[in-house]
Amino acid sequence: MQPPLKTLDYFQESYDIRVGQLKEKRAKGTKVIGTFCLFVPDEIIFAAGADRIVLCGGRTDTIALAEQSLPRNICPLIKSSFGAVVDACCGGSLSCAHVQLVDVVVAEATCDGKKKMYELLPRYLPTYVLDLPQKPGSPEAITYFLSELRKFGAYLEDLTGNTIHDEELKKEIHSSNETRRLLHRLFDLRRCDPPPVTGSEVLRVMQRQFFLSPEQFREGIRQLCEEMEQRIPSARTGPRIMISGCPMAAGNTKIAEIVEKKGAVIVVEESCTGTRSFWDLVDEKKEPWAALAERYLAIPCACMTPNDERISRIVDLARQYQVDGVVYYTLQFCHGYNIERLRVQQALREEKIPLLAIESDYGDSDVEQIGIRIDAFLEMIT
Ligand code: BJ8
Repeated sequence: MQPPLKTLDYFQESYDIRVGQLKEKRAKGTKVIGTFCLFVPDEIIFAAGADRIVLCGGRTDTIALAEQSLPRNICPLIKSSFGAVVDACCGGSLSCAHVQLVDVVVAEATCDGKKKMYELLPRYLPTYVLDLPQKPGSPEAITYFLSELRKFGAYLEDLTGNTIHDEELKKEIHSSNETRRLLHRLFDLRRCDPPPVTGSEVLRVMQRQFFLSPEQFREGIRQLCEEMEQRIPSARTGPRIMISGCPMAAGNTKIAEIVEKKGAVIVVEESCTGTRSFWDLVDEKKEPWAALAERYLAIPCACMTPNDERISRIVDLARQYQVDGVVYYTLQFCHGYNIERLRVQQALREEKIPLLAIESDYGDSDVEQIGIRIDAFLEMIT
């Protein structure tokens, strides 16, 4: 086993620097936006002179508080995120530092649980909801989404007092594309057999993507790629696994850790804390608003119907990364990803790639049972 990559410390150290940076910016009048989803384009926020952090919860200790208002049988990501907001805004003791850094929340109309949770958020924080068409392939969808993005832009102009000029927006698109290219470089290195980094390490880095500034994050990825490129390849350790499914928000690394503890090697993640966040670039030759609408509406999320693009993306990734098996991860009560598993499984079966479905929450009570199922799965595919 290789020693941990030194650059991982960079991401840890940058965290405190970023907290200080955000506090300072806010003191000088910069608005900080909290978001919960990839469908909210960073480029528009940055072009309006605002900053952003993502508030998706991966912690388990905020869930009990959320369950005082929300039903227990909804997705843990929704409960964890909501509990953090309630705790931070009501002077709780859980140190949900991120919530205290934001001026407004920009939510998005994706799954039902999130939409309904967003109706409760204005009690705690000013909230703006970006609407999304649910059938991205219909001809009217792009026009509608474009009008929603422009409305969102106008809201931010009002909030910040700045005008979003096309030139500024193009600059931000270019900057975000640079981040996406760097992440492609990082993920390309994972095609090696064995890859020079573990899946748990990459997951922790990807979780930072949504908190650090773009410049900080890119610097870290550059250093990480250089360090990985200099690593001397070690011997192959175990089967190559793709994780596919729900996002793993900061604080939630359970499945990745179990899979790797059992001896498998995670080589790629098809999720919002993996390829879904960076795979497609924004077309820099097009008019910037239209290019953003096109790129963001194409995010292959299970909240959309039909979601054919996700199925073919998974098959394509499985081939590119030469995976031996797929661990399909669903957060409890996430119906979209859970039901979509059937189509994924069928498509992978045609490629003769086995799939193990795991549904879990943020607690530890199922760690042992998941470990047993992973053991059996790995035995079957090796
Ligand atoms: S683009 S995956 S971040 S919506 S896991 S809360 S879907 S019940 S987080 Fe998501 Fe945007 Fe899609 Fe990504 Fe609902 Fe499912 Fe929970 Fe989810």
